[in-house]
Amino acid sequence: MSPTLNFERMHTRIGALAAINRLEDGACCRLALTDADAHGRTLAIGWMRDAGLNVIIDAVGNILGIGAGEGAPVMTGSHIDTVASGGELDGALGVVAGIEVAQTLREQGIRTKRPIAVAIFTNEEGVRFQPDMMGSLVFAGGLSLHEALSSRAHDGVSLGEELQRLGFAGDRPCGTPRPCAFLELHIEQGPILDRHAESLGVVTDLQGISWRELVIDGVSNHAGTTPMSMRHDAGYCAARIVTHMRNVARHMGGAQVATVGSIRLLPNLINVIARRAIVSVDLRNTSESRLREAEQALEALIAELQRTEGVRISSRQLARTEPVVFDEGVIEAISAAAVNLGLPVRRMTSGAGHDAQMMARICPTAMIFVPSRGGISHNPQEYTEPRHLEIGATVLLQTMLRLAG
Ligand code: HGY
Ligand code: MN
Ligand code: MN
Repeated sequence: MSPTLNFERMHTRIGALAAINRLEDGACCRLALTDADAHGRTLAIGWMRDAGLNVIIDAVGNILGIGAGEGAPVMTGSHIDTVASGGELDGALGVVAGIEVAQTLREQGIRTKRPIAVAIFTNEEGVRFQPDMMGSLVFAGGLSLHEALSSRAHDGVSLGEELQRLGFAGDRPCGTPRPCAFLELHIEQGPILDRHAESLGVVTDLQGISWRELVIDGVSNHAGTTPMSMRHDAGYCAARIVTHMRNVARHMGGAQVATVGSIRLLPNLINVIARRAIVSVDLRNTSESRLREAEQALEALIAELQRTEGVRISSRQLARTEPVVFDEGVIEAISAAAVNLGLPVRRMTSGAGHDAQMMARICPTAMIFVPSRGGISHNPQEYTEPRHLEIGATVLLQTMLRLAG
């Protein structure tokens, strides 16, 4: 008899995380290593213990719940930090469902050959501290612990200081236990499954990501007296970057996307020409060569603006990952679990970054997607029907059983 998950417990736990520091517009706001994130971490550790998992915390604050058994575990998990305008499910679904799988197997007396493990990775969103997917990148050996701990938020505090303050600076080295396979259940955060009225996706690959922060320094001046020919207007240059990178992405077509999500102007006053603009640029593509093309277009624009507008522009790379192809064996296990449940499953690419893309560096990895209504995410309107969450968790359970034996 196949084990059955306690869906009510799963939905209740997702709701408990979502209730932490909920904003007026319904958004979840648990920025990495804030008190709200720490509250979520404490809740999840309690659930891991209820599931009989042995909980360890590593030096970058990754939380690992490890089940009984010998050898490399089959690991699942995700993140519980959110963006500032987050929904209930981004990250939380994969963590809560992973714990639910472990707890159900324990309660129903099912011992797998290989241990099951559930991970909560530190700072997946990369909003306060960059790069994003930080905890899993350190776990996979792609970023040194020192660099991660020294990453500074806009208010100057370092990630290491926040881990100490909140009591999540673990004593375990990062990267253990090394899993034999990694699976992540996540909402699609895009429109494809929803548009095709399908309930399941298996993620075959994930696009490359390039994050830059540009600091544009011009000259503050009077908005009324300064002739247009004499301006070094940082605000205008920021606007050119927004419109030009959008046109570049449109012109390139295919998978290319470009986003300027954050612009800060100084002194940010109605009658003063901005002397400084701080601009974020997020470029993504499934093709590494095309992503490089988009990066070169940005470089060319920077050079042109410095020449024509007499401004100085410095640029800092905040994150850079190449496209990732997931493991066919794990993809096959997910597809077989879906077919076994009589469910069609769509092979698809992930537009969003995920911890799985880092875990793919160290073990066979793939992802399960469930639909996002209207493709909405990073937004309090983020929603997935409970039955889709349940289907996703059931496919996770069945795939874990296949992989763990
Ligand atoms: O940016 C991303 O794709 C992820 O949500 N951190
Ligand atoms: Mn996520
Ligand atoms: Mn996210």
